[in-house]
Amino acid sequence: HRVSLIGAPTDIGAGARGASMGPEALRVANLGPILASHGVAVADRGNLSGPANPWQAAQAGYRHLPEVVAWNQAVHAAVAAELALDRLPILLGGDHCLAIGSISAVARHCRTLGRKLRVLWLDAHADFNTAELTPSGNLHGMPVACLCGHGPATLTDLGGLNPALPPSALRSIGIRSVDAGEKRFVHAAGLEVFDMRYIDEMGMRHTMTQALAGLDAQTHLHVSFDVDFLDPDIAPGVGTPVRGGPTYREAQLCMEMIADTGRLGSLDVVELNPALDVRNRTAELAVDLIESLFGKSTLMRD
Ligand code: DIR
Ligand code: MN
Ligand code: MN
Ligand code: MN
Repeated sequence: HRVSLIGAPTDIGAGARGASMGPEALRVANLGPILASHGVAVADRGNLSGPANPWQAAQAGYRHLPEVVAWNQAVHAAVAAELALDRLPILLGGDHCLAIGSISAVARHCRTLGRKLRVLWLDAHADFNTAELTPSGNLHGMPVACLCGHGPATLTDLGGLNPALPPSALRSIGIRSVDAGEKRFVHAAGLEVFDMRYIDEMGMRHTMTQALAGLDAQTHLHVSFDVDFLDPDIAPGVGTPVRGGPTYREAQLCMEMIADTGRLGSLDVVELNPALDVRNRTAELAVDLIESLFGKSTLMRD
């Protein structure tokens, strides 16, 4: 594996300030050296730059849309460049609106190479709001909708094909907070959601077996890891915590089962908010889980 770290220090799509410090917190938690210790060749590309957060009210249903577009254009270009070098990009967010840029680049890459794409969306939230449905105007609540073609053209057309993704390419896991209008839209679109009740009833092993079903040797697997996926008791450093998330053991199994597929091709690590964290423990937990995603395991397995 050859991995490239891409920092995107912004909270432009979020409802709380502070996710802009996420990339540095992950570096302070030794993400690069720890991956390297597992035999991964890591290049840290440093941070992208983009507009400051003007902290304004929503206009026509969106907060900071021009700034969100600018950041996503930068992310799209950076992720596309790494994929073209046959490297595995890890986007260090930053808030989750940035997944529009990263995943539209991944989708374009897969289209060019004729490869299948599967996106795992690990999150407390469905992120399937639109300007009409959103209670907040925050674009970090809308990336899945934008990637499926529902949103402003400046975001839905970023990778040159709208929609970037059919809903059938997506699996959402860990969901436990969906707004009222968003819930109807999730059902209408036919999104495949493994919510916390599903995980409670069926267990993480069965959930991941289902979410990973149908991958083949040509499938590119993208993981979009919103740190608020995790239970806030173990991961307090996020802007929109929701109680009742996966435990440490459940999250480890989730990452280990993804690693076992051998198909991981790109990753977002988003919504880490050091301003709300406790002695960087959420960043350290994220790094621990990313190690498992890259194949750290207790024993040798086959
Ligand atoms: C909420 C929160 N559904 C919204 N979304 C979050 O504002 O759209 N997504 N926090 O990660
Ligand atoms: Mn590739
Ligand atoms: Mn999210
Ligand atoms: Mn979330």
